Amino acid sequence: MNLDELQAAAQKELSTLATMEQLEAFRIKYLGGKGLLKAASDHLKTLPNDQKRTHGGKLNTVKQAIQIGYEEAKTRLAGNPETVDTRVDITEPGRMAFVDYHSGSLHIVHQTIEALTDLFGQMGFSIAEGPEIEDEFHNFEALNVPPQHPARDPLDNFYIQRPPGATAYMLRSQTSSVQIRVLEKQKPPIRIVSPGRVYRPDTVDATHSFMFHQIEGLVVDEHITMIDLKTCIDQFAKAFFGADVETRFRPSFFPFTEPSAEFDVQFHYADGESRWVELGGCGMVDPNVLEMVHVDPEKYTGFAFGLGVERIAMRKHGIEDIRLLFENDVRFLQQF
Ligand code: FA5
Repeated sequence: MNLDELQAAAQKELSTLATMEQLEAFRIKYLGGKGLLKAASDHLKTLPNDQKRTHGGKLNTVKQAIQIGYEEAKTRLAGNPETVDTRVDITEPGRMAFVDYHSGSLHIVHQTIEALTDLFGQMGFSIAEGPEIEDEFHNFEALNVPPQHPARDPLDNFYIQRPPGATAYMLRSQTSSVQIRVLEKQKPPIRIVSPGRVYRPDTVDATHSFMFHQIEGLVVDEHITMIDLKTCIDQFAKAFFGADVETRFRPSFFPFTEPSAEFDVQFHYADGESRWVELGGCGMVDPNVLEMVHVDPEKYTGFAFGLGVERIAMRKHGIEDIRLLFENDVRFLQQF
């Protein structure tokens, strides 16, 4: 078959194609790897050089015409509902195109903060915020920690380098600084919680990090007593960890509360064991602190507490090492 005959035969067949199967048969016959155009092209290679050029040009034109005719027929048949199988195979597995996209979620520490602030919200607390870069007045002085107090040792705090004589700034070592910021702005009654990061140059181990999160609580009003504090901590622990946990106070010392306590929660484990775990510090707001912010300690009393968020998240989810929370290994994080 010469090239003109080939083109004419193809054109004729194209005009009669009525189904996708016929179109595919046409493609294989003319355009396929063992098709007629391939045979024509093989034949071309056998021709003497002077004929190659003229036949080559002609072959290209025919090839293009058949290719275009094929594409047109394909478009025509694809648009015709009778030629396309429109039935849906409901047993076919879903497309996996999105398999590499993982939806993100909040970090476990932030989930814990949200759960805790939600809970305290239900108990009538609102949320207050304070700066992470804090001055010594709010982090120490107003909290009854005078200049020579050992807690202010530069080895135990992250101070920010400043010119001599300039106000000293530091990365806050406790969210208790927010107690002062709130009392400066707001008159009692006060009932706030304040979550946020704190920084201490502690040696890192399974339960210590140099950056961690605390939630501070502060209640100041008339007639607030230690019973309110104890009830608040106990209700929080039972609501967060389960009705069967017990709480206890141990005498402790903080310069800004008097009396002060550390509070523990007793967890009951599946193997029958129970253990007391320290969750934070608390106490009755020291009258000196109230005076410092011009709140009358004869009229108002208050309580405060500070919780370690990482320790709470670890307890809640059975995480043994605080470092896992900061290594950002997705295999660990995606479990929560
Ligand atoms: C305080 O920081 C007091 N401001 C708490 C307070 C507030 C007392 C209000 C009274 C009234 P303490 O240093 O114990 O206290 O820290 C509180 C909690 O933070 C600890 O119980 C612990 O859960 C957590 N914590 C302390 N140091 C670290 C650390 N390096 N890494 C992780 N968590 C820590």
